[in-house]
Amino acid sequence: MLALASTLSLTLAFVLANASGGSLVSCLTNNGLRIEVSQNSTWHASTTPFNTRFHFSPSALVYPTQTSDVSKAIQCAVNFGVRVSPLSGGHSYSASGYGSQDGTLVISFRDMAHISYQSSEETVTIQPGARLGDVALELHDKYGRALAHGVCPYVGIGGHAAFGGWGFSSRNWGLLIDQVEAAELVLANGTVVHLSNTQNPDLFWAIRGAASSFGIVTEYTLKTHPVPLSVIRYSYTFSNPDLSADRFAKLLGSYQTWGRTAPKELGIEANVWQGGKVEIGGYYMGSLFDFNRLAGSLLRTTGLPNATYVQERSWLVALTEVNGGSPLSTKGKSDAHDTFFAKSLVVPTASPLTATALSALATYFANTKIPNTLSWFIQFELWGGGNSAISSLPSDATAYPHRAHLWTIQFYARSSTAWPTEGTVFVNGMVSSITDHMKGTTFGAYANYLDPLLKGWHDKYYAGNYPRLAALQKQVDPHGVFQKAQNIGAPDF
Ligand SMILES: Cc1cc2nc3c(=O)[nH]c(=O)nc-3n(C[C@H](O)[C@H](O)[C@H](O)COP(=O)(O)OP(=O)(O)OC[C@H]3O[C@@H](n4cnc5c(N)ncnc54)[C@H](O)[C@@H]3O)c2cc1C
Ligand SMILES: *[C@@H]1O[C@H](CO)[C@@H](O)[C@H](O)[C@H]1NC(C)=O
Ligand SMILES: *[C@@H]1O[C@H](CO)[C@@H](O)[C@H](O)[C@H]1NC(C)=O
Ligand SMILES: *[C@@H]1O[C@H](CO)[C@@H](O)[C@H](O)[C@H]1NC(C)=O
Ligand SMILES: CC(=O)N[C@H]1CO[C@H](CO)[C@@H](O)[C@@H]1O
Repeated sequence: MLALASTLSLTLAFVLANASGGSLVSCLTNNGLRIEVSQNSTWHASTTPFNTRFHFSPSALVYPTQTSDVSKAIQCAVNFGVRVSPLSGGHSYSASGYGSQDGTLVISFRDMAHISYQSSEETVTIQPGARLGDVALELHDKYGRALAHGVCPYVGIGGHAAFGGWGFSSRNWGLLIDQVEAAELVLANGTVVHLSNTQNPDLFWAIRGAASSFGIVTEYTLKTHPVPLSVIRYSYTFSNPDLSADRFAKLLGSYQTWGRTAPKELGIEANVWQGGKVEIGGYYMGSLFDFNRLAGSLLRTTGLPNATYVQERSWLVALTEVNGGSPLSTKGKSDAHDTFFAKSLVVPTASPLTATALSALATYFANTKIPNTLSWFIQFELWGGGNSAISSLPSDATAYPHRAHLWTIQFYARSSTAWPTEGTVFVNGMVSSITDHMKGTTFGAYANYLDPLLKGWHDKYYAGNYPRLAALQKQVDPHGVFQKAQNIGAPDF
């Protein structure tokens, strides 16, 4: 997508030096690595990303089964002047696991998805190819343990733990990166290093929010929690199709005010669906009695919903329900695809959304004509407020910086046909209807909802942590082996 050529330090000299002797593919196969190339019949399927707006053509895919395979693959790529990108669950919004241009050597963790539990430490060690649904199931079924992570079962641990990892237990237990106690990382020169607060603490800090810029994580060790006996699943639907801009602003404003003091046991988001229907839901990690009291105080300010759902549920049923009822297991199933563009706004607690901004958003989506092949939703995810665990850390505790923040809002549009440019314009317009009315506010963005068109992404993704990340990146990957669009060190625009 983006021209990175000017920033590349891998020089042509490398390529030329090897023009006559050997090839990348023979280096990989001579090292006993399992690979896939464009001649394989499975190639098209293997290189089609979740978001079909993108399709990069890698130089080859490598399927490591152990850490040393990752080292060998990197060394081959370096010898032939080829850049390297890890691919775990493949659920990047911009196909970033395939690199950001053709010709990347892609290291797929399809065959490295093992999970092992250490009962003495109550930690789990997970390889990057494991997917969230399978992790939740195995932890629950074999060990009675749980982790805070995102909703979609197909998302991979590799990317999710690289940039954040938010779900409905994150206000209680933290982001996925906040549960990481140690990691194994392969550097640009193929060296394997172990990271924790006491081993390579700089790199340990950097991978918790910007991992793909520093190396390839081959395993994460995370602290776990006992599976809750039950949680309270709930959803309130406000389904007035004629929801006026004022009423929309009042409803979201009430939710926001209430969210500012909500206890950390509450996991919640407000989904705004095309047409204006608002659904506020999630799960509460406490008793039904406490939940009813808490919900009562919300509904007193929002007014009564058109539909109410409140049920005490087991952990796995709750995880399944928040995913719309589809099964958690991904084993033996192929991925879905989507054609979409999304943007995020991370809202500081000190400058909550104003009624004017919310009302401008509602006016915009009610009055803007879009192709009927396009559909959209907005998610107002409560990350901060009350005693949220996400906000309990200072902004420089991890590479992920947005701690004193209330919301992550996601604006998402998908198309049933090839992506129309009106879709990009529409999503940008939803975001600017808010930001144009809050000019004094510095909004962030979330690097797991990657937006390859985002201007000012250095600051928006990494805020005050960018300079330290950039200095470290230069030091550990001086030749840009892992360089790609929106990795640390790539140009902003
Ligand atoms: C349907 C859907 C639902 C989602 N729901 C949520 C949610 O509820 N909460 C949330 O927080 N996010 C959510 N996300 C965003 C998701 O967290 C990110 O897209 C995440 O990066 C995907 O990880 P992956 O391994 O599947 O992706 P990949 O495309 O494989 O990788 C994404 C990025 O991480 C890098 N990476 C992958 N593996 C490694 C590794 N081993 N070492 C270093 N870098 C690596 C890749 O190079 C790439 O840059 C969702 C995304 C989708 C598509
Ligand atoms: C790709 O084709 C080669 C040569 O036929 C084969 O050895 C290899 O196993 C194939 N890779 C995959 C992933 O199918
Ligand atoms: C939803 O509830 C509101 C307020 O009680 C009411 O005015 C509206 O007609 C209801 N909408 C539907 C679709 O039932
Ligand atoms: C590999 O890179 C790391 C980080 O820059 C460095 O500390 C280490 O010495 C390098 N190893 C080799 C063998 O060059
Ligand atoms: C200059 C250079 O990088 N040469 C490499 C060419 O490829 C061979 C085989 O992989 C390497 O051993 C050389 O170092």
